[in-house]
Amino acid sequence: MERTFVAIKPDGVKRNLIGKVIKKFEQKGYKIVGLKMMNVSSELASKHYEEHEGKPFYPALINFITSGPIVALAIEGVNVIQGVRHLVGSTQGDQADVGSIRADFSPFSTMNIIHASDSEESANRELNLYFKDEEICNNYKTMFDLIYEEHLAKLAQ
Ligand code: FUP
Repeated sequence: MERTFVAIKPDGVKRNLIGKVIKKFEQKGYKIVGLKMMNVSSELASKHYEEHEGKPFYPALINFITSGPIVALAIEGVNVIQGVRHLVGSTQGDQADVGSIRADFSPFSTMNIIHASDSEESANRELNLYFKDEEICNNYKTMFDLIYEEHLAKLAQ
């Protein structure tokens, strides 16, 4: 099953939005297989955002992501990478689709509540940066798994 990496950024944590954000993923039917609150070191931040090094917003981005705790999530599901990006909305909160997390909660681009991997390659890279193998718990079934068992088995063929 596909997996993606999500981070609720320091603005989301400080605005008490952790529960609201996680609820969106749970109610969609995705499975939370990793979850932890943590501080992001400058070293981790620069690895995470290495593709943006040198861009005008880079220093503000690194300052922001290291300014308070984040909640790191590993999420599993059918086409979860694309599906989560859709729920998250586009980078600029003021242009994100109505109903998306960024549209609902942020008018900004740097302080935009949440990060989600944009491809399979980024998802693998970011999951490895933030989670150790033993921190991933997928040895349980959600109600979604049980209800859609047959359908999910067909999708996996
Ligand atoms: P996204 O994949 O939507 O998180 O966006 P990007 O990977 O393009 O950018 C990563 C982060 O850099 C964004 F979440 C916020 C920040 N950023 C800005 O602050 N200004 C910009 O113009 C673009 C990105």
